[in-house]
Amino acid sequence: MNKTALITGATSGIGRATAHEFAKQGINLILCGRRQERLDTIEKALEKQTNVHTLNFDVSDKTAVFDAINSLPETFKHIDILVNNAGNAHGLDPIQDGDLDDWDAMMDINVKGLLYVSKAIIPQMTARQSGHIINIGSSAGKEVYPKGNVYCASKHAVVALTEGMRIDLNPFGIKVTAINPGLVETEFSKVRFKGDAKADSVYKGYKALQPEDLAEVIYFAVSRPAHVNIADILMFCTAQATSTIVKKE
Ligand code: NDP
Ligand code: 8X3
Repeated sequence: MNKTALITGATSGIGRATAHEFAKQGINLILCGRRQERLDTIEKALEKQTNVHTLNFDVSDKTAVFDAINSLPETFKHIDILVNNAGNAHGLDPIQDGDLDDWDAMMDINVKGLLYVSKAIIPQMTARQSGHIINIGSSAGKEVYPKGNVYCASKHAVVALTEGMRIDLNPFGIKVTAINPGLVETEFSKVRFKGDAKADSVYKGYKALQPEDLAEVIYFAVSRPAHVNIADILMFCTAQATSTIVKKE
């Protein structure tokens, strides 16, 4: 029987590329996001390759998360792989100038949203004593950079939660993996800078990671033999050495 994966943040960037990679590999897909039009488009594109179901909910809305996952039809209820990918940076300001709404968004989506979705799915994995959770952290979860404060804190939390999950779910044979990329060319900077032209310059002058690069590594992690768990991957483009050192032309 083919496996079923639930991917949050499947309407864009890393999540969407992962959906394409998983579809190519015959994995059944539950694709999540808030933009219905995009969910429809990606469902249409992938339904020739695999079975696709879409769920529209905000990961930071506790009730919506549980309602959405409880609403899954019988054929999609058994989830083997959870990719906790939904998330973004909101703003890039020194701590003294930070916007409270940005802080709320990052903690509510990147941290609490990941927890809510996990809480809704983990019980079926512990009951079956199998499953794989992939958390998309960041190089920002490994080091803090100027003005990154709350975003970096949210991604440090993702790395800590990944370790916590791996420890607590170990008795159940559940794999838990953190994939931590550096700069990836997606809509991430458009969201961070709220549509400001600053976003256009972020990926200029060097070749950033592409979402497909991440998708390949995520598929690598989920396709290892039963006894192998990829615990934690830090992944940069060649031009990037640390969060702040990027070799530009
Ligand atoms: P994108 O902005 O391209 O994609 C973000 C995805 O998250 C979208 O599908 C969006 O869907 C979804 N999302 C955002 N907020 C919510 C919410 N409240 N509820 C449900 N879904 C939400 O960015 P990336 O693909 O780059 O980001 C994916 C992950 O990768 C994030 O966790 C990010 O922090 C991480 N990351 C990104 C890096 C980069 O440089 N791009 C580097 C390191 C980590 P919708 O708007 O339809 O809800
Ligand atoms: C996204 C990469 O460097 O903007 O997590 O924090 S960075």
